[in-house]
Parts: sequence; C-alpha cells; structure tokens
Amino acid sequence: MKKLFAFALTLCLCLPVVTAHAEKHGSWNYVGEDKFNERSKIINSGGGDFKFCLVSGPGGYYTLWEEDGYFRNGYKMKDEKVGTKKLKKGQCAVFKNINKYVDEGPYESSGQAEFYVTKSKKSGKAHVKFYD
Ligand SMILES: [Ca+2]
Ligand SMILES: [Ca+2]
Repeated sequence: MKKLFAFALTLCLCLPVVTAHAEKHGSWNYVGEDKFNERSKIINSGGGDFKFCLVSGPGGYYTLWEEDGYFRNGYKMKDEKVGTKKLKKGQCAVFKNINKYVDEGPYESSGQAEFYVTKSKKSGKAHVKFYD
C-alpha cells in the first residue's frame, strides 16, 4: 500500500503540466455531441469546467457521470456521479471545477476524465452538445 501511495504521489508531481494545459479562461470549446436514449457516448476532458446543452429532446433530469471502468484489487470501480440537472430544451448544465474527476491514480493515468450523460430511457431521444 505504501509503495502505491508513493507511486501516486510521483504521478501527482508530474501532473501540474497537464493541469496547467487544461486551465480555461472563460471560453467554451465545443468538444462533441451525441443523440441518445439512455446514455451518451464518452467525452474526454482535461479538467476545468464542463457543460452540456440540450439542443433538442425531452425536458427532464440529465446526469453527468465520469466513467471508471477499471479494476482495483479485483473489484470493478464504480463510475462517479458528477451531478444531476433538470433541463429543458435549449438549456445547459454547467459543472465547475471538475478537476477532481480527472484520473490521476496509478490505476488510471490517462490524465483525462471520461464524461457521459444519462437520462430516463422512456422519455425518448435527446440531442446533447458538449463543451469543455
Ligand atoms: Ca475515469
Ligand atoms: Ca474517476
């Protein structure tokens, strides 16, 4: 365990370069879009702020998740819930300071967060755009 911790620390020391690169100054970059019934595709983010907008589709609750589909000590890690927002068509959900979801441990050293959005399947197809 101690060894792993030291390894994690070493990784953290390397990270400021990545983090500095990911710092945003007020402007949003379009990073993708998807049309889905239940779960969107995954969008990678380097941190900072993240948002998604409901271009068209049903109003309702939309949840942002961060995928952690890896194994630790034989257990599959659960995806992390970032937050749920109630949206109507044309509205956006903004998530500030999502840096803590950027993976930096020894098990996941992508330096990226893998975000996806879910909604109730029965409400029909949603068209969502992502901004980083
Ligand atoms: Ca992840
Ligand atoms: Ca994670």
